[in-house]
Amino acid sequence: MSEINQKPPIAAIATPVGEGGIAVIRISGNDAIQKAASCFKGINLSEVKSHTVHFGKIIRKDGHVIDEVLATVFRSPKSYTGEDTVEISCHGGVLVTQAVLEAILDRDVRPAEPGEFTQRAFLNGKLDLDQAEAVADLIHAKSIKAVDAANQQLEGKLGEHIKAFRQQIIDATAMVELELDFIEEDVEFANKDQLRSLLVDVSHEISKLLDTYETGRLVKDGVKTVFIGRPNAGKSTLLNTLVGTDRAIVTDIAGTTRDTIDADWSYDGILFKLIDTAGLRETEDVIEAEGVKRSQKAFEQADLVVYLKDLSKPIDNAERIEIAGFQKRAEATPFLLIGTKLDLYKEPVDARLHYDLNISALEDENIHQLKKLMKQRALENKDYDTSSLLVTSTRHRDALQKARENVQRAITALDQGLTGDFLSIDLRSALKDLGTITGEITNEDILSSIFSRFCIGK
Ligand SMILES: Nc1nc2c(ncn2[C@@H]2O[C@H](COP(=O)(O)OP(=O)(O)OP(=O)(O)O)[C@@H](O)[C@H]2O)c(=O)[nH]1
Ligand SMILES: [Mg+2]
Repeated sequence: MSEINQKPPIAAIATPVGEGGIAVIRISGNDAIQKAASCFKGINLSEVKSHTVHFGKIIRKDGHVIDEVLATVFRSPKSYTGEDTVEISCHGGVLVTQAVLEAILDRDVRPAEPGEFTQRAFLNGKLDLDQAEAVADLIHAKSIKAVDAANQQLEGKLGEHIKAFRQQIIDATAMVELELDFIEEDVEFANKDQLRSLLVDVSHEISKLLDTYETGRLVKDGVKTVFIGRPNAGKSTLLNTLVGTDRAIVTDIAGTTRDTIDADWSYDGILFKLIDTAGLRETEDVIEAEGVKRSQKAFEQADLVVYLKDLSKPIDNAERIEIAGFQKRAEATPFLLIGTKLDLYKEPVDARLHYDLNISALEDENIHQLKKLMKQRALENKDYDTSSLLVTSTRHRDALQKARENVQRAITALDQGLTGDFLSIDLRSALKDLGTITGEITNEDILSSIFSRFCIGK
């Protein structure tokens, strides 16, 4: 672990603003324990052992008592940030918590920026950068699978892979640079085949990890699922049935939904971001026409398209063409054609259309099957194994892609018989790309964009 560098003390409320049993205020940095001791009436916190909890009172500079609290002391380096840290648990009221924080800030302690505690943990070598990002992912996770994915990363699974890739590339670089040293003496490059297979191996391993990104993205951000179809097809009814509330207005008037309506829905650990849309039709009504435009836009951004067709109404050629058009435009995006109002449906199924499933949202017919089908279809063709490591961040994906490109460039250079210094440049670039993931190589811009995603107090 790197040397702990204790920075000036910072403090923040670490729990959400609101009323609750307790709230926690965190102080970290040089002199944090003395600062906490100076507003704490009870045992002298400066003299207590690390990882101990103490009952006392928080007092303002003028001696006024604010609250009875418990103070937990963590001595450097055994704390989240690596610095001396005190966590004060006070009563969880908005004003009392604020007053405790102010009493601390009044002792020359600065309010913490968003993510500043975690940033210090990173700078002190307590966490790699990808682990620090996982902390934010864990806090923002909206489904159990997203929690699992963040935990894998927090445990350092991604970092382990990256370090293994780096080691392989370092080995390859060493082989290349060894050759460079002897170039004057015209030494034949003995290990060309071995070097090539090492590089092909790394490139292959990076590709395998990159293949998990599509699943990782859906697990982390949710599956954007758009319901489209003609007016009155039952789109809003289905949305309401899935989320279990009357989120969208439902009437028998065609054109009820004018704007897109979003609702989060979790199924079997996966978050679906459902989007109900305005029914598709030519219309003179300006508001409805704008709604139809938005339906098209939602379609274009979807991860899963569900086209709903009212089975109680005969289908015309125009709708057949419309469905085929959507299917074609969806390309690789999974597409489901669902017949609705099965309870009203008496006619034989239109043989020219293949329905994935027929449902009745009102009578709860085949809804369970629909849920299963939605999950299956959304994740099909994806490398879906959430028990293994998933790449969930575009930052990591981009860096892995760049690293792979550089490794492939080195392979091409090798095949073309270019000299070692060309290979060496490519391999060093690949090392740099991988280093940005774990934070061995970083800059202020990357750090501030990552840590600004955090809440204050983390
Ligand atoms: N019998 C029956 N009626 C349904 C079913 N689903 C929806 N409906 C009815 O169909 C009508 C239209 O439903 P909506 O959910 O508003 O349809 P929509 O596709 O959102 O319509 P627009 O917003 O106008 O595009 C309502 O009267 C619903 O009660 C069903 O499964 N069975
Ligand atoms: Mg509707």
